[in-house]
Amino acid sequence: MNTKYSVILLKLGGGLLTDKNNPFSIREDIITSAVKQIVDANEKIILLHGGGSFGHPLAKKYSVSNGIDKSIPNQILGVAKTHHSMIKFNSYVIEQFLERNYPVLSIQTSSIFIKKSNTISLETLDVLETALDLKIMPILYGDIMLDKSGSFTILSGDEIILKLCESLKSYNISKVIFAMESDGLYKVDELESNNCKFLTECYSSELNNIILADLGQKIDVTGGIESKLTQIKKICELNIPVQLINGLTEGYIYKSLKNQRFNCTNILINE
Ligand code: IP8
Repeated sequence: MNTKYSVILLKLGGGLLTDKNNPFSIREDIITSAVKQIVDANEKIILLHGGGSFGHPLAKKYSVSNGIDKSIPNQILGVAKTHHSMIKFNSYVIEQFLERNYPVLSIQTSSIFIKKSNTISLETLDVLETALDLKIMPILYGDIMLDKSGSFTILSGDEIILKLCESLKSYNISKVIFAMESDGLYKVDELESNNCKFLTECYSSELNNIILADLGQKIDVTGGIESKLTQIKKICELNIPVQLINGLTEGYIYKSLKNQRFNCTNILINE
């Protein structure tokens, strides 16, 4: 019998790794710490990162997520620039791993995903699964995605995760981790209330009914926390647990990868 290996999907939020208020600015200390924790944990992982200040400002300037619009000057060039900016950011991340002699492979999101008839199509998993077989950690990132109908959009890291959860064949996904800039989810009793309560656990079915505290949002063309929750609910429907963790707190990424206890939000699967 062919036993499947387990893999963890870890997304490092773009807002965590960059300063979203300053275009093209990397938070070097945060990236250094995250990379060290991942290397130390040495687990089988598919790593993803968001766009942060490399992706979102350019995507917004050229309205990439809304598709082709001839009234926007140089929009096609803007799509190319958005992609190239993500390549530069991704190269930085890749270099951090290679400097620590940790084998990683950048997988260009826009070369394996395409939009067809309004759905996201993942054209091949071979590269990714073969990299995992070879003990190379694949790294993907939020990127532009071309649309066969003659347009384009943005594919967020969260959407990539869901698609991988639906599609991966040779590997079991043991959990999905979102490293963000807060400890997880906070709920309030009623809208506009200042009384927030931290959620250490929450069933995915409850996500529809709780009012989440608005902890302030930076520019995000792919929808911020609401869109993340939509993806999380779908991931849980596939029986994959999700953990929301604070990537700013030293050691939390390592603890999460090693299944140790710490303060975070666990999204549990309904029986
Ligand atoms: O930060 C968006 O990815 P996300 C990528 O995961 C771009 O939503 C290019 C804006």
